[in-house]
Amino acid sequence: MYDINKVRVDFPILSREVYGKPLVYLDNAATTQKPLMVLDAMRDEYLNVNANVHRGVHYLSQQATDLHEAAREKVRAFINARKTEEIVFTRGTTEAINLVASSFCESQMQAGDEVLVTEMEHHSNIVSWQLQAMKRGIVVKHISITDDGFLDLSTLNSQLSTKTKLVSVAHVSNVLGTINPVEEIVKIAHAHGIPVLVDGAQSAPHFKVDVQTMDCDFFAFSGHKMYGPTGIGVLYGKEEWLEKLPPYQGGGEMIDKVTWEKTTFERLPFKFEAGTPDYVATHGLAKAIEYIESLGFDAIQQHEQELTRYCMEQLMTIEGMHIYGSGAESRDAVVSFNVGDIHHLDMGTLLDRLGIAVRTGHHCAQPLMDRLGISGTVRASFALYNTKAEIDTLVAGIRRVAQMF
Ligand code: 7TS
Repeated sequence: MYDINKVRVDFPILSREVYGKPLVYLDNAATTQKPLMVLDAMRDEYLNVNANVHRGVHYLSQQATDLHEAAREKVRAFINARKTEEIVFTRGTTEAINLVASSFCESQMQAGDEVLVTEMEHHSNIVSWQLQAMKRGIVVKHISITDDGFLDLSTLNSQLSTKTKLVSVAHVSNVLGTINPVEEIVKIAHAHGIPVLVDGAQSAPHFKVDVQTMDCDFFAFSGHKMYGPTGIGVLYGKEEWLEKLPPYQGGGEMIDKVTWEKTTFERLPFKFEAGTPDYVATHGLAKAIEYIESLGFDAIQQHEQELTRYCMEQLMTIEGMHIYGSGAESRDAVVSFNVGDIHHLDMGTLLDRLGIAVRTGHHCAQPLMDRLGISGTVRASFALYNTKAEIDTLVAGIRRVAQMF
């Protein structure tokens, strides 16, 4: 295990106060705080290296390019992709999913073809496909969930038909914390010859992802949810799929030769990276990965699971507490709840006054809220720097708010 007090020093924001109270930051599924190591590296790059990548012969440009491409290699190793050609930098998970939705539907799908998602998706893995449904007449179907927050895979085989062209599922639900059995889903889908996209926004920060073991065809995640900067994310795609897909956007960097008659495109992954990339953010992301590796996923996961288990145990001692989803053993660092008929927004607002940052509302998962028959929840989500003492503060805060109603 790591020394949590030492770790917290790496994140200066954690020692600030809000409303004169020590900050208790439990909104990590929305975004995580950044360690000094990431901030220092980015500041240093802007101060000492800054130049556009891939186009200059000059020293700074080459140095910036080296940092940018070293980050790609870092990401490749982080998720165990076979090649750096399979690592496309995007602005985040949302852009990664939109890239696949746009390019895959354009080249691989016709009106009437189906994409299968799940009832627990974030809007980014629903609306991206609905936009394609509007444009190209594809059909968006979903796998239902059980009352305890698991995917109901009993009907998966019968939901896959010759019309199904892609399955796209969250690795971990941002509301329920359910860890979905993506390897099993991939096996079933592949048996039907159907590729699978895994939305890893809520898994990549918490446990070791191995895209080769998972055998998914696409994997998307965001840097800002794993201690890296905002505005940078990753689309992993198997080389054979990325080769088949047309570019998502046109512009500089992504071309081989442009004439009025015909334009040819760059090799992978540059074909999908039009325009100046956020090369400082890629360097920051590499440093965030280094930070995670310095603590190790085994220790991080153990710590976060202990927090999740402890939080659920403590919350259940509160009268009227309703926690959504499964038990602590099959969920990851996210606990969504409501207390009696106290509105989630009231609970969140009053907790905020006590210095406790949680998210409230539908969490960009309105179809899931409809399935649960609620308008929203209060959500506490954990990161490697949270403590049991912070959970005690949360629980005391909820008790205090509950007494006011
Ligand atoms: N997929 C999942 C499962 C997510 O949780 C999120 C963001 C996204 C995709 C989109 O990621 P982005 O980085 O492109 O925005 N989830 C949340 C959340 O739960 N609260 O705020 C953002």
